[in-house]
Amino acid sequence: MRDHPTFPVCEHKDMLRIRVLHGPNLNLLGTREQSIYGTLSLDALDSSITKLANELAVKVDLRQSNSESELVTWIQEARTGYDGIIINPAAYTHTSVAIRDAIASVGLPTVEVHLSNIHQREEFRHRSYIAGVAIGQISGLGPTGYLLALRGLHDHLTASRRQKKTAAPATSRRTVKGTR
Ligand code: CA2
Repeated sequence: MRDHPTFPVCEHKDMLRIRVLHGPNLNLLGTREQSIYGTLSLDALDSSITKLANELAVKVDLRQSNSESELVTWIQEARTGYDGIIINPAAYTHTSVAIRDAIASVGLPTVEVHLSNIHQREEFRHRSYIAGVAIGQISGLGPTGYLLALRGLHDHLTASRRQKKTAAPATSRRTVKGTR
């Protein structure tokens, strides 16, 4: 079983935390079907995601599973302790109402990533059950897609944090009586 590394080592309480999930068979990256999925191994892909995360001061937790139920559990668990999710649901993209429901129920901004361009491939890959509950989908850009997803999600989360901070907190609103 692969470890689930969490980076960077030095953490700050305000750091953004993003869970990165790789679906079934992505553990085989770089070993087969290189003309479709490229030559990079999953470990090398995770290292490049971690490197960018460190530059952006984002804490990432990277996991791969061949099991739909494990992916659902990890999405549910992300509700506490994470600000967003990046997921390549692999074949479950095209079949899994369970993963879609899990993403919808946690309500965390989620970006869907595919190494290949699913819209240029077989008809059955054109439909994504995930796209409707994701803030965006990146497909066809290979490993770069994960890095773009990380930058995009980082910008999205930073902007919504800033918005929350500038919105007047309800407790600071005062009603002044008898001044009219
Ligand atoms: O393009 C993608 O990233 C996919 O999510 C990959 C899935 C496929 O079912 C989706 O339609 C599109 C397949 C992942 C399998 O990965 C392998 C990697 C190397 C060797 C064999 C399989």
